Amino acid sequence: MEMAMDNILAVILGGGRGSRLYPLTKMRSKPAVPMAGKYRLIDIPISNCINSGIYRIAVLTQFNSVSLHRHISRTYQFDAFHVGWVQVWAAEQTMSNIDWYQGTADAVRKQLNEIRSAGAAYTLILAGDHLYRMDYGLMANFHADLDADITVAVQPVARENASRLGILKRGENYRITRFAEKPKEPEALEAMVSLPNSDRPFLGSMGIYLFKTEVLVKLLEGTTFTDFGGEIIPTAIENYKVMGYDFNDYWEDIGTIRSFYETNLALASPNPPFNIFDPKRPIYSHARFLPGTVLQNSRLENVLLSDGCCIKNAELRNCVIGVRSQIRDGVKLYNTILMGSDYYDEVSSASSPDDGRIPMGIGEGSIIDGAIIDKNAHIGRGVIIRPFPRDCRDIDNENWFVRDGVVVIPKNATLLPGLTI
Ligand code: ADQ
Ligand code: ADP
Repeated sequence: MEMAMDNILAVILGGGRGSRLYPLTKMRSKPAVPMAGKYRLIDIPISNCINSGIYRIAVLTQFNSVSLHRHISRTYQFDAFHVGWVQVWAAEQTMSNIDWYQGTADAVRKQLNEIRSAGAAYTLILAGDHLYRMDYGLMANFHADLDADITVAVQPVARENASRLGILKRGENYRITRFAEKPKEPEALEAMVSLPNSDRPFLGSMGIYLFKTEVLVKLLEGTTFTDFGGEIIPTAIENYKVMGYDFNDYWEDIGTIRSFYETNLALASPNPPFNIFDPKRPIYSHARFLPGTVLQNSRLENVLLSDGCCIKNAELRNCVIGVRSQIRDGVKLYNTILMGSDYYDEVSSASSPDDGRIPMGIGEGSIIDGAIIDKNAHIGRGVIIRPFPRDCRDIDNENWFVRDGVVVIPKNATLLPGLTI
């Protein structure tokens, strides 16, 4: 049965405190974190919605950042003849509520009035930090065919990933009979094996849920459940028809520094696991009208290069280079995500001035390996960043951090000439 997509409201969970992606979330909410050179995390689920015909989209966020609002209001505008909007629903204090969102279910509960007033029969709950391309229409048809109350998108997962996901088992007709949120104990995990002879023996929840809106309201109103994975889904399987919908395409959670880093760099590899070039289901983003990139006398290998950059006499290997990046004479960049800049400064494309100012971009002769450099970085001449071991402890400094063995330079940071990290 084909479900009318205009009967679905999408609610994207934009993130709690954003601690797993810190310091990329130091100055902005998680949905606004730049990815793949020219997009932001939120562009992925919003594009999936638009490509699936869902045009009413709310983004729940704790941290009401200016860059998120600007990005959404500039990018997602629908014409006057069609019903469509993308709204940011930020945690707010009201007369009856002085708390921030306590968890995913609590975030949705605090917006139940808005959800009700949208009047959609179905509510699709999505995570804001996943890279995948999905036609939610197929999931909605499955939901309608089985007359499900809740449908959870599921995917086979390997043993090493099972303890960081919701793991479920299904009975007849796709109905979920057991659900364990991030099972850690070996016995508890063993009891959840669904596909014993496979190298991906578990069925994992992708954190994507389609609800009959009336069921969502019943589960949230007057209850104290704080999380979908931890409480709502395990409780709902007792009393409601909760089905598992198979999704067997590429899907990656990019909500940690390590997975964000590796997934971005994989897009520049010879065999990228995710196709950014799909002409039928593009990823939308803010259109910037930037000039092309100027590349002079440089060597690039496996590089995803965005618009508006200037790269002179440099060597780049395994890199994602964001919009407006300035990479100067003699720079070597390896295994690095350079997010670029929000604007050009007055000394942007020339070489660094001799008056002591450090312009935006990467200064002459710097050698950087294994880093994420957030937007608007001013990296002086001769800065050296060497890779850290993967299991290195977290390090916090004013202008640089280490998370999961990746050096992260936060937004607007300045690294003085000659600094070695
Ligand atoms: P996690 O990803 O660990 O597991 P969670 O931290 O609840 O779950 O995040 C889910 C989504 O909600 C993320 O996009 C996150 O940014 C966002 N989020 C978290 N807290 C929020 C808050 N207070 N307000 C707004 N948004 C918030 C979940 C499920 C598992 C499932 C995995 C799949 O619990 O069962 O397997 O997703 O990735
Ligand atoms: P993009 O979508 O290109 O990533 P953003 O909207 O995030 O861009 O950032 C561009 C913003 O940068 C502008 O809207 C403006 O607020 C800010 N900006 C522009 N010029 C300057 C400047 N000289 N100094 C500081 N901020 C600037």
